[in-house]
Amino acid sequence: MNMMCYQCEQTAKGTGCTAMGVCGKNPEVAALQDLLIYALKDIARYAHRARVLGAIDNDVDVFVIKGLFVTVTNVNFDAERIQQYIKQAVNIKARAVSLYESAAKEAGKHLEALEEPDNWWNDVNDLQMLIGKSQALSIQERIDELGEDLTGLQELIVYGLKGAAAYADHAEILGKTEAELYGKFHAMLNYLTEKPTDANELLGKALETGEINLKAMELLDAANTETYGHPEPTEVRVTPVKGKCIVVSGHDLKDLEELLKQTEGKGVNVYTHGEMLSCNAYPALKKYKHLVGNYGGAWQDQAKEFDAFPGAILMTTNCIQKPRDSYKDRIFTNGLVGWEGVAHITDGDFIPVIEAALAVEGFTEDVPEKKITIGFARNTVMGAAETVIEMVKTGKIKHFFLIGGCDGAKPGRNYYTEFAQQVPDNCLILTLACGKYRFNKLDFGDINGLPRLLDIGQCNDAYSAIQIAVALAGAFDCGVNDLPLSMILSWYEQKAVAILLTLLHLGVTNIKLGPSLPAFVTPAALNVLVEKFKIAPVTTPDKDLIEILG
Ligand code: SF4
Ligand code: SF3
Repeated sequence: MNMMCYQCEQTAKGTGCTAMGVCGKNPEVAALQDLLIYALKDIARYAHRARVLGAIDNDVDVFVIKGLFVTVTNVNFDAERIQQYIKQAVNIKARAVSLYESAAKEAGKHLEALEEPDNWWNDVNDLQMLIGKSQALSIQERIDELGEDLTGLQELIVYGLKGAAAYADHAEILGKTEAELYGKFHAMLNYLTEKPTDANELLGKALETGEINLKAMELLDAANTETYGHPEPTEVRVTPVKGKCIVVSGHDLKDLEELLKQTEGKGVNVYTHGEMLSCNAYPALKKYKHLVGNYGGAWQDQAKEFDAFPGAILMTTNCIQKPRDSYKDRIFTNGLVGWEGVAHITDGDFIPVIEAALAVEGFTEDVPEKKITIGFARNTVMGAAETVIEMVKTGKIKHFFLIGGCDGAKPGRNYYTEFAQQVPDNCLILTLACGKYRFNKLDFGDINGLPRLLDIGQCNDAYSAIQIAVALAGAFDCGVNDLPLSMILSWYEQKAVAILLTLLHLGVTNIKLGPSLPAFVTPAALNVLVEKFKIAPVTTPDKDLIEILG
């Protein structure tokens, strides 16, 4: 059985995973994910039309968001769980259809008879039938029909929506919803059901997707900061302490909070991992004394690190990798995450995780203390704005580099470590997302007491970075592109795609992107991006630094 997936940076041969995903996604799961995306577009046709007539259904809205997120790279590899989502999609479609029908009736409007090109909702109880059916809906089929340019641009929009959906989902979990934002997802998915003819129009829609993502990140920023306070500069221990332990990976702050509550007084230490590092800086999370620090680095090192971790592991979102047998019985998934054979937490009950932690030895001794400083999100950095501006004016700070984005396994990613190391002493480095593990334990010193490396937070905190850049531009009375600021980005999965589209939507130019360019962006699309936004692939740290600083 074949598959075709090219949504992430580690795609096979830089062109597409066609036999088996490099990430571990098998052709069956790939087929089911394709079918789910197809179903979401179908649902959106009705939800969008209903909304235009003023009718909305929160269940439909939230389902579309979760359905998109569940197909993001390294989230869910469990065929049966994806089948469950497709089953739910059948009910959700019925709701969306009836929502549209009643709205049209009420408004006295003619009901559009939408063509039903594929009966995806049949045979949902038969896994093999479903898998067989979705073969006809694969990306390869579309490439054969529409060509690589148009399909690639359509996929650019889908991947941007997937990334934005991840952020909208986190916000929703914290009780922040925005009907208007959900409507934009539906409108865009509905647009994708129309046959494309114009690459420029698709590119325009891709930039609109960047705007959708900006809204989603804004909503999540509000959800996080209103629930847990603004991140504050915090020293985080990155070496283990003696005792039983649980490590929490992913991006979900609410899951960590729940786990911290449920482990209080149980004699279990909790560590963050990967993108959860920034949780240590939120006042309402760092107050828990048994949140003792961060364990390990970025996602691609997890097999080795979890193998050595003498406790339980909780995966709250991406990026999960195939668990080794050595820890398969002490790793748990939550929320949308899934791996066949791995225990899944339901209803926020973390007792199985706690029991698994108590059943193993834990760390038998303290490892000598080492700390790093994090917590430089927008509130903190803007609080120091006057000092920063003064230092720029007096020449103490010459340039800002935002070195951020995803990490991954490719050797070319050493570029980011070397780049950070070669940044001159009179420049500040802002960073975010898991790519920072390439350099966040190195000592960069400070400029007049201000650390040279400022960790803004998770990938979604790109929102914070944008606010910082806009504030600086305001202070210097110039545009963001006129600031002494360069963005050196690394991408891996679809949230990074969404963030890149947001930056392009905001008109940010001269972004350097690596370690390799997306397979779905064809040379024709790339030419437009280069022409319009002067986006460029990373080359070598020396060359890129000379080009930027002169
Ligand atoms: Fe391949 Fe990435 Fe798709 Fe996994 S998500 S199948 S690695 S392109
Ligand atoms: Fe990392 Fe998966 Fe993208 Fe949130 S944890 S940035 S890769």
